[in-house]
Amino acid sequence: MNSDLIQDIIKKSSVDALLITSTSNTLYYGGYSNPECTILATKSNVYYFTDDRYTLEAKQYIPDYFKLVSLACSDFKTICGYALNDGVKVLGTESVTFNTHALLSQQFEKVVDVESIISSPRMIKSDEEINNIAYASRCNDAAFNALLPQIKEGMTELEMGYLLQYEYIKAGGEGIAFDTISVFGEHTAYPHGHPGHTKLKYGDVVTLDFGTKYNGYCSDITRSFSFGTPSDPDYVKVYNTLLEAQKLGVEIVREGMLCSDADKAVRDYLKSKDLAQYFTHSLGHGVGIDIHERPFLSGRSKDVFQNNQIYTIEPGVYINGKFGIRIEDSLCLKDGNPVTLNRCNKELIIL
Ligand SMILES: [Mn+2]
Repeated sequence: MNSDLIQDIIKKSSVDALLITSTSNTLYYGGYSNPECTILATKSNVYYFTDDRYTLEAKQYIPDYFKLVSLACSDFKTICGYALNDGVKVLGTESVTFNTHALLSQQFEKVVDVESIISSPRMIKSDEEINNIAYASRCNDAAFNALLPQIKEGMTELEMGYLLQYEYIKAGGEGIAFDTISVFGEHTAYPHGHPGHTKLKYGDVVTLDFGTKYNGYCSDITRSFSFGTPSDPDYVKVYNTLLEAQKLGVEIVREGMLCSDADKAVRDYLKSKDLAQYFTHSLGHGVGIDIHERPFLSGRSKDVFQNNQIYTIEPGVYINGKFGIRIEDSLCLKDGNPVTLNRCNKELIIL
């Protein structure tokens, strides 16, 4: 991370220093994170505080101009001392706890929450960040393809979910981006259902929402399919309609377009097919160090599509007591056009 960006953020926030405390932003600005680290960036120094369990590892990754200090990162009193030494009067923070805010307020003239300014550069990805997410997405594709022939009657939701996770790690992934959603039958009507010990039977429909990480970056994909001829006669028709909606969402995005307009276009299409009432969440979200980050593709979002953003397109239909279907790809907006990062089949699969 270059020092100019950090100094730009200090200027833009009209503060003397930034206290970066979240694991996501310490990773973004420091190139390394753990649950016990804090970055303090003043106009003259950038300090990276972490304790001795992590200092050797931190040294490998943080930029050379960062000053590594071995310290329990909850020791905000000592951290304040470094800031005061550098002449800091106005401190910019990310959303800190009420107690930390009270402690900081005693030390500085002013403490300002500048979380949105600190996080906003993350919305536009560098080539390296895009490559990380594209790689993780390829691991997801490989995992889905490797899973399909292993699916057997009687395996449980949890077994299928963990098998998928094992497959994306074998393909090169580095951990889970979020808890895998692996649901069967009527349980698919819960958009974010928790997998359990329910066994797969012929005629069950399945939804798998999963993603691995690579170099700290998340990925996200959802596939829905049927194990044998779907027991509900409406499934095939609804699947193919939803697939059309998803493809519309993929193709419609252009640079400069409001994210809310993409959400509306897909919702309007589903409305014309009498399915909009079953599409109960937003069209998608940005993906990066966090699994859900800007831009947000919802009706309320003010975000605008820009080149080098990574986002999902994931319309769903959830009919309580019957079934649910979600089809999700991750995409990158490149030179004004959407590029799909997922290549595995999204046409209807009946195993
Ligand atoms: Mn998603």
